[in-house]
Amino acid sequence: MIDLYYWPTPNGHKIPIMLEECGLEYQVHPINMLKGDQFKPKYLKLNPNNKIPTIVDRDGPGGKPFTVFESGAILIYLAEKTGKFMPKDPAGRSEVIQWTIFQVANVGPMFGQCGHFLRYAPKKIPYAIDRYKTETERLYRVMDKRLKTQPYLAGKKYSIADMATYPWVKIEWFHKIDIKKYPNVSKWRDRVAARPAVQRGVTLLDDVMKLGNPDKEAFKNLFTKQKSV
Ligand SMILES: N[C@@H](CCC(=O)N[C@@H](CS)C(=O)NCC(=O)O)C(=O)O
Repeated sequence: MIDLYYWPTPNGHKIPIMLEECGLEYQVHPINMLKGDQFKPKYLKLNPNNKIPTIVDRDGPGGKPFTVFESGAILIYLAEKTGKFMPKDPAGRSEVIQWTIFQVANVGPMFGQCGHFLRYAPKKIPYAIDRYKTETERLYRVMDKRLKTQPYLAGKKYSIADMATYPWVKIEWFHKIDIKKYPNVSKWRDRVAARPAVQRGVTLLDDVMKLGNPDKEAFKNLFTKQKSV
């Protein structure tokens, strides 16, 4: 049994997608980041970085409970635990890790900042909007080029790299991206979206939050409260 500490955001969605794909049993613990649950001492013991997602594998290495934070690390942990969605041969495994890290080190942070300055920043700062929008478009071009020759990000097979990236590309409208400019990304997105496990993963708790328009308390918890460390 996996305990999933979760809120329905792009980084959050990655993990129920993988749990659903693997058919693993899991229990959801909502961490309402709009209300500041991510800063509670009990949660900080699991995730010192006060962000979702986190898992606790009740049956971790040596049969003991094991905690994993950082979405990319969670996906790799679950792939290794189940032997699914990451090949065992060194080259195939490395391709999957490369494209998973491409997501967590580039797509997540840059798309995140793009959305922040486009939608949330109290002042419109043209320099910041331009910088992050330009970088977001560039990352779409990187993916589009890759997906011109490969059906999935890490190559021929669907993998955790696709699970990590899909939830961010699903909300291209939020970053004011015209998906028609990226036909290979668009086709890949349709392929991934058609998977029943993906559909279940991205709709988990989707009634508790709408993207955009945080109220005053949510804005404070998400963007101004930095007191956990
Ligand atoms: N690098 C982290 C990023 C996680 C992340 O940014 N989570 C956001 C939601 S998408 C969060 O928990 N934000 C709450 C906060 O920063 O207080 C990962 O991939 O797990």
